[in-house]
Order: sequence, then structure tokens, then C-alpha cells
Amino acid sequence: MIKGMTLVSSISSGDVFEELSSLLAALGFEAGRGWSDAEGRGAAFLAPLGNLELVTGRAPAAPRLLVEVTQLDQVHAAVREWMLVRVRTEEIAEHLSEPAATLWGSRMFRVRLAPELDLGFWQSENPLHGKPAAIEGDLSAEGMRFAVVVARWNAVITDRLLQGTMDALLRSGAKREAIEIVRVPGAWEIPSAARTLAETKRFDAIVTLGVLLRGETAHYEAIYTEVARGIGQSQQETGVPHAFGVLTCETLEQALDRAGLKAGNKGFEAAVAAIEMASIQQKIAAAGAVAVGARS
Ligand code: DLZ
Repeated sequence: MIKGMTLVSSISSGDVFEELSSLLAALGFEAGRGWSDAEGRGAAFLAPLGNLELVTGRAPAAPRLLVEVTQLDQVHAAVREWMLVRVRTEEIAEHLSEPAATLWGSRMFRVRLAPELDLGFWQSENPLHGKPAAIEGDLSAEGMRFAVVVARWNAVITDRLLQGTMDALLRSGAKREAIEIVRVPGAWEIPSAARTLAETKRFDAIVTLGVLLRGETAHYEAIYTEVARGIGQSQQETGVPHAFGVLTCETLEQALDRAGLKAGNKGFEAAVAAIEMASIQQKIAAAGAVAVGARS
């Protein structure tokens, strides 16, 4: 039932208000609905998560305003860069501390924007801190390697699927040189090429693209079943995620619709699934490493 919380901070001067607003915007906070009237103004910044922490018995070991982040050192560098244009280099240490270990298994740095306004940025040392119980994949392909196996049969469609796949991979942060494209004669050949690629262990995921048209394909059911089985088997036996982008359509028109015309681009969708599965694999491996570390 609780949807979110708002910590209202009174800012001493318009200048500090501007400075803090600029810093939060520069760090990527989504702007919320602000307000302004004859007596003052407010600026809202939305965060996906918030906690209310009560402390008693001793003074809080952290600033009142704490922002949890995922890449503390990069955030520190961004704050430092932001500050460099506002504060003389020799004064930076007064306003920005170095990231340091906290008493609660995290690292934190402080930003002082005004005598009464300290901000803390922190990151837990536990990579699973604050994560929901479920492991979910991210959609960032940064640093990942992909192989795309694409059938030449019905190339007018499969080329469009390939375009969709490349679009998704590149827009999600994959490097062009981290994507290998392998063209095979038809859908029948996809499983064996996918398997050979997967066995090299050079790829985080494989995307398979092809089109089987019922009207044009003798033994359509038998071929389709074998292609699907082969891709699935390669995925299961090699442990490398294989995204299934093999269309099975009644007509060319239907296939065109699924390759970017009316019903999305299944090549794009397959690539997104490949990225998500590669990320899930990494997270499962990381969770396993943390669990082993905790036991030893
Ligand atoms: C032979 C054939 C036929 C009839 N139809 C298709 C099709 O609709 N989609 C496709 O990707 N490939 C087709 N092929 C080619 C086979 O997949 C395979 O490449 C050849 O039989 C050679 O092994």
C-alpha cells in the first residue's frame, strides 16, 4: 500500500536550491512536479526506491539525506566533475569526501553543499542488497558478446529480422565488434551452426533467426519441430542462452508483419530476450559466488 515517500528538505538560500537541483538533475534523478508561489518554490526529484530510517541511542552515522547508488565510484567521479566547474580544485576536499567503508558493510562519500546540507552517496558491498527476492535480468548488453545465426532462405524477411536484432543489441550497449553474424542456407541449418558457436564459449548468448513458411515448405511440421528441438537442445546442453527468432507463418504477408510491419520485429524481441537471459546467467553466477563466500 505504501507507494513512495517524500523527504522534504528546507534549503537555506535560492543559490543552494539551484545548486542542489542542478546536481540531482545531473546525476539522473527524474524531475517530479515542482511548484512555485509568491513565498517560495519547490523542486521534486523522483527515485525508484526510498527508505525511512529511524535512529535512536546514538547520533546517525550518515547524513540525513542518503542516496543509494549502484556504481559509487562512477557517481563520485560525476560529482567531482560537476564540482570542478563550481569550486576551486584545492577546495574540493572541503566539499567532497573520498568513498570510504562504513560501519554497515557499505562504502559512502559525502557531499557538502552548504554548512547545514550534507548529502551521502552509498553502495552496499553486498551485490544483492535491496534486490527483490527474484533475480531478474537487466537489458544492458554492455560488455557482452553475441552470435547471430540467420537463415538466407526467405532473406527478404530474415534481413529485416537481422536489422531488428542489430538495432536492439547496439541500442542496448553492445559493441559492433562484439556481435558475430553467421549466415546459413536455411532454418534447417540453424541448430548446428548455433551449437558450434555455443560450444566455443565465446558468446554470452546466441540469437537464431529464420522463417519457415507453411505454404512453401514440404514436411513443414517435421522441419519446424527439428529446428526448435535442435536450438533448445543446444541451449540446454551448452548452457549458453539461445533466443528463438525463427518465425513459423502461413504466408509471406504474415511473416512480413512480424518482421517490422504490423506486429513488431521478432528479431528485435529475440535480441532483447538474449540480453536478458545473458544478464540472468551472470546474476545467477554472481549470487552463487556470494552464497559460497558467505558459507566459507
Ligand atoms: C527447403 C526449404 C523449404 C522448402 N522451405 C524453407 C523455409 O520456408 N524456410 C527456411 O528457412 N528454409 C527452407 N528450406 C531450406 C532448408 O531449411 C534447408 O536449408 C535445405 O533443405 C538444405 O538443407
